[in-house]
Order: sequence, then C-alpha cells, then structure tokens
Amino acid sequence: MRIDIITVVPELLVSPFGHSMMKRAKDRGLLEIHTHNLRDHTPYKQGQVDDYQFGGGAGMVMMPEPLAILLDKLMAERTYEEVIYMTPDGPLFDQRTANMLSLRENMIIICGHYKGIDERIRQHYVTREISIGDYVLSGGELAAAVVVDAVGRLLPGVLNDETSALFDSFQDGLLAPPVYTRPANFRGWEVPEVLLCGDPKKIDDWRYEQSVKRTKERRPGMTE
Ligand code: 6GU
Repeated sequence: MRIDIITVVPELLVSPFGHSMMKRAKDRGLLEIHTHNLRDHTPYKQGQVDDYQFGGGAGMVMMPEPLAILLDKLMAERTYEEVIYMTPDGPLFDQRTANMLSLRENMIIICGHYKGIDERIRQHYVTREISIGDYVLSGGELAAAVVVDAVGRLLPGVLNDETSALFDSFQDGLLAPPVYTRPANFRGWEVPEVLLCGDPKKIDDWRYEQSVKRTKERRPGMTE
C-alpha cells in the first residue's frame, strides 16, 4: 500500500511511523508513506499556503491553488483510489472504515490546518472525509497518523500473529475481553481460574461472556 500525506507540518508525521508496527510494515515493503510539504508546492511567495476567508471571520483558510498543484502532480503519476480529507466535520472513523481502507492499493490524505481547506477542493478532489472524534485538534496530522496506524496494521504480514487482528475489539462488533499474563498471582491478585483450566471451550465461552458484558457496560447501543 502506498499512502501520500499532504501537510504543512511534515515533522509531526516522522515519529509516529518510525516505530513498532508501522516501522515493521515499512521495513517489510508492505507500506510506503510519502509525506509532502504543501509549502514546497505553492506558487505564492514565502511558502504562503493560507489566506483570510471571504466574508470575514477569524481564522485562515488553506488556499486551493497549492493543494490543486500538488494533487494534480500526484494524480498525474498514478491513479489514486482515495483522496481523503482529515476534518473534524467529517464522518467518524471506525473499524469498518479501517478494514475497507486496508483493501486499497493507495490513497492521498490531506491534513487540514487553521479553519480548514477551501471548500472547492473538497468538492472537486476529495473522495472521502474522516474525523477521528468529536473534539478539535490543531491540525489533521495526528488524526492522519491514527488512520494510517489503524489501516497499516491490518495489511497482511504486518502483525506477527496474523490471526490476532481478527480478535481485536470491534472486529466482531464487541469489545475485547480482559487479558492476563504471568504471574498467576500478583500481590495476591489472582488470574481468573477458568484461564488456567486448560479447557479451550470453557475459555472461549468465558471470553465471549466477558466481551458481551464489557460491551453492554461501556458501549450500550453497540450490542443492539
Ligand atoms: Cl481529522 N482534524 C482535526 N483538526 N481535528 C479533529 C479531527 C481531524 N478529528 C477529530 N478532531
């Protein structure tokens, strides 16, 4: 999978992709991430990429021209399956969307800043908008990192135990059950006995019960 990220703060995207799962995905050639500094593509002086909004009001808007220039350049090099705009007013990101995006060959992700990007870019280039939750971040970069992580870990060969994504919270519409490791007795706090009984059916049943209980308590509405 190839992901091109358009940003005015490329520094924000260095660290999230340099470690652990994302590093493994890149090292194994399963995921290629290209970040593009929008300021390198503006026709305006001094790297200007934003301007005051028509109609007045506080806050700057990202101008259409630098974005269109960079998008045209990328789209002339290959066909992209998605042009995603990260924005708090987009549809909420969830596991279903992550699963779907993990099947794409490539995508462009635009990170907004200030008051966002000129509406005409949304109308004429963007194929999908994503918010990661109902709160406002100062820019789309951290949100893009969340999406890339959630999608990247689903690529075949990224997880060490390939089956483990199948048992993630949300994959079956339920939250994951509690997990325990050694020691069985830590400061007098015991691991549930059923996990030590060696009967896979009993253990599966217990985990399922716990998942349902957790989901009802923490995500009422998700089980209905
Ligand atoms: Cl995608 N961008 C920004 N700036 N804030 C957000 C967001 C995105 N998702 C939630 N808050």
